[in-house]
Amino acid sequence: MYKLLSHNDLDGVGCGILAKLAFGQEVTVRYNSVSSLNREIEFFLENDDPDTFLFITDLSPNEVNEKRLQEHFKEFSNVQLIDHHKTASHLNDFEWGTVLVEDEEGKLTSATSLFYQFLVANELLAPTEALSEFVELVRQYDTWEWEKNENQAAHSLNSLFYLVSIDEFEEKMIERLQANEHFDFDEFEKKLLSMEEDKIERYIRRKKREIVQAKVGDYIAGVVYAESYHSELGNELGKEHPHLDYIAILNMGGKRISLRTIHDHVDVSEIAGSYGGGGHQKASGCTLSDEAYKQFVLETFPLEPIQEDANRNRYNLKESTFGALYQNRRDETFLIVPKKEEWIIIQNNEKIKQTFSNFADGERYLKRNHEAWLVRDEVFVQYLMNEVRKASKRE
Ligand SMILES: [Mn+2]
Repeated sequence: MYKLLSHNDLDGVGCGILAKLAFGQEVTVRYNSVSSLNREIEFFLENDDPDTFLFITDLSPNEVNEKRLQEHFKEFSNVQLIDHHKTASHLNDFEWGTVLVEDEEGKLTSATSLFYQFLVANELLAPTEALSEFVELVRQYDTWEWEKNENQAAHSLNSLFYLVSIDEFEEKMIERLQANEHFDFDEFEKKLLSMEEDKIERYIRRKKREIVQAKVGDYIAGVVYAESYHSELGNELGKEHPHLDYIAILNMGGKRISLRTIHDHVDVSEIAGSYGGGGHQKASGCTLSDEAYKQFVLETFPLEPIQEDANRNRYNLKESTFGALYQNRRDETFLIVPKKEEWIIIQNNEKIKQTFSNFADGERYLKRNHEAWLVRDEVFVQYLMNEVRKASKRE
């Protein structure tokens, strides 16, 4: 007999689907949240037949259970953990641990892609076109490579996963992977998915008006409350506000925080780690501990949302050689304007000391230090008229 303990997201359930295709009735699959895995491991060690082969995928045990699993492995040698989370790398020290973030060709892995390779290499599962296509969709979604590759099908697969129950998803996928030569969605699913895409877009648009900016430790974070679509949201908000080091998404009901970054200079798995969580460099999570609650909830609650840049302007435009006008909540004005080889900032009427080699750096400085936003054309025109008036008075 086999038992699989896996994560309750698409990548984790992808492993469950492969296990059921490989072992059929011989495998019991249990899906877990990050926090419920340890209870399941303890239950397994205390109650299951010790001859049962245990797989753990897309999740990692705590230190106590690492030791227990090692004891169990020494006696029965029937444990295999397969994961791709950076924060689980130390499990490679155990004979039963295989943790790989990136393969030999530098391609990011997922638990489903690693488990597929494992099953095929051990001749427990025969590879097929449809299976390889399915596994690749899961991998591209989980690593967020789908976005760069514009692989909408990968995103759709994850949306479908959240539209139906895990049981229904498993059943549908198993049937489809056994029957079809290629992996695809049916007509009804396609209609449903296009409606879902619209819904996600509307949800994100609303959240863009709620995000606040806060200094947390050495970083400047965007903080937003949301129950769903954390990856989509983290990515969109990160791109909308590149001056933020990372985005913290608070799920108050679940008492959890998701951390996402689009930047290479930030490792959100380290930040999550400092609150007892973990994950990947660009996507991680932790529980809302007392300390995290204080930092992310209590201290940010009085803050006003980030003001969006004016986006229908014809005159007050970013990178304009005439200057781009910004404003903050204290009604201070900032003009970013090129001067010789550099960009300078005129705050109210005075040039600030610091200069910038490009417009983006100047804007980043303004947004990080003053939470300034690009003003609408009307405000810009008024500003210019005032400048002209002041100039003519001086003459
Ligand atoms: Mn994963």
